[in-house]
Amino acid sequence: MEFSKIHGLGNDFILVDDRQEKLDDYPQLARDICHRHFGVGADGLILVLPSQVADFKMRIFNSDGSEAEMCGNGIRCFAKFVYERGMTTKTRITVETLAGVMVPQCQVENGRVTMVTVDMGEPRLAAKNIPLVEGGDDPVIDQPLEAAGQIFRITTVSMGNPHCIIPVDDVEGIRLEDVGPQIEKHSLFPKKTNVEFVQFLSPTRAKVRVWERGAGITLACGTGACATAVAGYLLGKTKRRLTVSLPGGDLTIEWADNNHLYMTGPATEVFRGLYLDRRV
Ligand code: ZDP
Repeated sequence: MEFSKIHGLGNDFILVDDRQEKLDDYPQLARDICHRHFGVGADGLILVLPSQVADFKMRIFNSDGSEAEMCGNGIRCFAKFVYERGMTTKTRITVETLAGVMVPQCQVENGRVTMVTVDMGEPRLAAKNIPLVEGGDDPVIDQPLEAAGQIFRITTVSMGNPHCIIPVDDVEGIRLEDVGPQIEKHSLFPKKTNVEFVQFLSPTRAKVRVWERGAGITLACGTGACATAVAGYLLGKTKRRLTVSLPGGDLTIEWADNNHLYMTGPATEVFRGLYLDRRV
């Protein structure tokens, strides 16, 4: 099986063209191929599939085999893959996801996609849409949550997938590998959650470290950067356009007047290969 490995700021994915729908067990394939010792190694597996409503359908599986509704860094990688492999000649591509149709717009130089700006759609704030246990229509902004023996102040945002944003004074001081999984699996979140610790540096800059649902610590998270921008604005900390600095690099996020989030960042292909299924 041919694949590409493409990353967005070090958040790395295996991309596979399965428009013929020949593969059967995506969760098992994701666990095997994403394994960093027994497989290729990646944070997730992304499939290119046919769509009735858009140019393509994208499905994303985390390294633990769970399926995510959306993936911000992954969709930039997806756009690069389908464009550079000649699956489309469009630079503005419509992509069906479990979170709705997203629209990446590619910047192309010498036939290569460098930066991609993605219309990530609208954030969802009602607690029932994150989703939160017994959540209603009200948003959760700066509410206490007890986890790992501490009280955190959380703001929750869905970008199709759930995010829990926690502002802190010193993001480097957070023991992400200890507290991340406890918040990810907290009983408040029936579908678990991605966790972003954020340090607001200025009205136009925030520094973020991410614990991802189903993948653990990653170097960047596109949907998480968008969710952070929404939370920053709602908390009165940031403007509607800001740079989100992640361990793997910077993303530019704008929460536009039409209520859509626009995310701009790179996608980098690092190798192509032939995957051999060594379990058979
Ligand atoms: O929601 C989830 O289960 C995430 N782990 C999916 C991946 C999100 C991603 N890091 C992003 O950039 O949005 C790919």
